[in-house]
Amino acid sequence: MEGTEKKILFSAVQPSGAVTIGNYIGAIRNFVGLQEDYNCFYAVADLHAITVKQEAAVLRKNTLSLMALFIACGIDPAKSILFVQSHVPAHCELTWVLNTITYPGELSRMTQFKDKSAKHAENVNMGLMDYPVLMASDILLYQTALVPVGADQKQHLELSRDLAMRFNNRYGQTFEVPEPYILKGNGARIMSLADPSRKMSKSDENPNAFITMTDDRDTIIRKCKRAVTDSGNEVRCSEDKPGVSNLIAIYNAFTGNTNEQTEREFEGKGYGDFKLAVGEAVADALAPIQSEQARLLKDKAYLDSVMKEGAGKAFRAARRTLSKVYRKVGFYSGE
Ligand code: AQP
Repeated sequence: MEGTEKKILFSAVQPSGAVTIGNYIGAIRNFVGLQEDYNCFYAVADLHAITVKQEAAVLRKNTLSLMALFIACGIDPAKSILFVQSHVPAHCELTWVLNTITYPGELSRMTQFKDKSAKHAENVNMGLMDYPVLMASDILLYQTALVPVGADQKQHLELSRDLAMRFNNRYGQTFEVPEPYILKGNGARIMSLADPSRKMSKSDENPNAFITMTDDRDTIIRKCKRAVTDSGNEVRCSEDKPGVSNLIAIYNAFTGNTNEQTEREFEGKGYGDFKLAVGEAVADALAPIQSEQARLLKDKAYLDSVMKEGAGKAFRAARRTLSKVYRKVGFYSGE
């Protein structure tokens, strides 16, 4: 892969819970196609995950499951660099340097910080506030040109761009300034099944608010049937029908339909039929991924080897940027 002209692309997912179909639709599923056209770095962002309380054993399990899920979804370790964030210390090292050019006001203004501080009022820590600087480090370390993220991460990516430009202005050209790669259409932001005004999140304390990638068929169908819908019974995508519109977005993501095709398919049918069809479409699409993930999880030696190889490659790429940064800021490295 090295030495080619392909642009570099970075993205990561936190092992902060069981991965949801929101993470899949907004992020992971797009990673697969991108690996043909870009040099991709995909990380399991465990350093980010501990900004909210995690149980050690669960975090370890989620890390392994997410690595297996990446591969089960079609990310090929021979084409992309797959690694665990904490295995590459340069992420923390660059964060320290970038912290020195970041203003507290920029971080306290971030929507995610405000949301998560409200949600985890008992644990508002510096890591939660510094999350976007760690994310900037993830991205800038690899001279990333493109970052495929859900629309919710756009604000953080803006900060990564600002920090890259700020550092380049102060110390001379060092970082590529990354661009977002945001999925067009309504698939970019999947909303909670319990409250369609909020995004679907894996750390939601209501398990009926999300569908995980490992939920079984019956659970998926039950969650779809219980999903909050709107008054009326017409399957139509519109702003005054956020619950139904969200289910249409999910249905389309797994069937390849357009809004019009789905509306036509369910013309004259009620919400009951529609919700069942959504549940079945999701369950059908997840079944092969789930069996492949389960198979991979039985082969820990293979998963460990993928992580080790990925971390080695990421380490070398990150080190090149970090050495440059250390030189620019004036760290003495010996003769
Ligand atoms: N609901 C969503 N719809 C579309 N895309 C989404 N993403 C997250 N939720 C949705 C995208 O998934 C990628 C990985 O996200 P993450 O795990 O790094 O963090 P997150 O955005 O904070 O995801 P969650 O599920 O909401 O996690 P918690 O609950 O731990 O905060 C990102 O590209 C994100 O845009």
